[in-house]
Amino acid sequence: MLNNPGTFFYFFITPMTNTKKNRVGILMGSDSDWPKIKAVAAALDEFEVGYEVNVMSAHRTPDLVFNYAQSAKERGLQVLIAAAGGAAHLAGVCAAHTILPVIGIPVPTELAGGLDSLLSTVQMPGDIPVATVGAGMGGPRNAGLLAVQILALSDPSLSDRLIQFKRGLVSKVKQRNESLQKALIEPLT
Ligand code: C2R
Repeated sequence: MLNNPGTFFYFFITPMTNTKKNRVGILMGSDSDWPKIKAVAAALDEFEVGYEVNVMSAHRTPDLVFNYAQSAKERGLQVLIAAAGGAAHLAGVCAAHTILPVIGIPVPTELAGGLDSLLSTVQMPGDIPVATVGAGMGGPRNAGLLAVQILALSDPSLSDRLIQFKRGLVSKVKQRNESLQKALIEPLT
């Protein structure tokens, strides 16, 4: 255990430059994960939700993860999102040290597309929930959207934006369907 966790801890916290209050803490086990999961940040940007992003590892920097997770709530964060690949224990360890909701992103790997990450994130023992999204595909984006939905429970303006977002999906799919119908007909004409 660190003697002065505060100093050590904040030295490593490198909030991304945004002027909004950070409500979501995004963690990843390695900077090598970022290209695979950055859609999580894009989803939060879409809803103008403030967040910070940090690399830390339950395996490589266990004290740092402990300090981050156990102080996250008092620092004003409301949701944690933890991404890790392979033996992905980061989300579970965060969940062990906070009462904030923790969303786990299994990072795709070469082993069956990230089945290792998926199982080690999702298969939590009872009492320590980790809301796990898919490995790859829409997983990282869904993690961001799920965080927005959690925040929207106590934020009417976010809630309104989510309603608009859902409506937007209907017209988006309608447009895609129309384009598909056109493309299907065109080769025949
Ligand atoms: P490197 O690319 O740094 O070797 O990391 C990372 O998330 C990454 O996908 C390889 C992979 O190791 C993962 N990692 C974990 C944890 N820490 C790092 N699964 C953890 O604490 O769970």
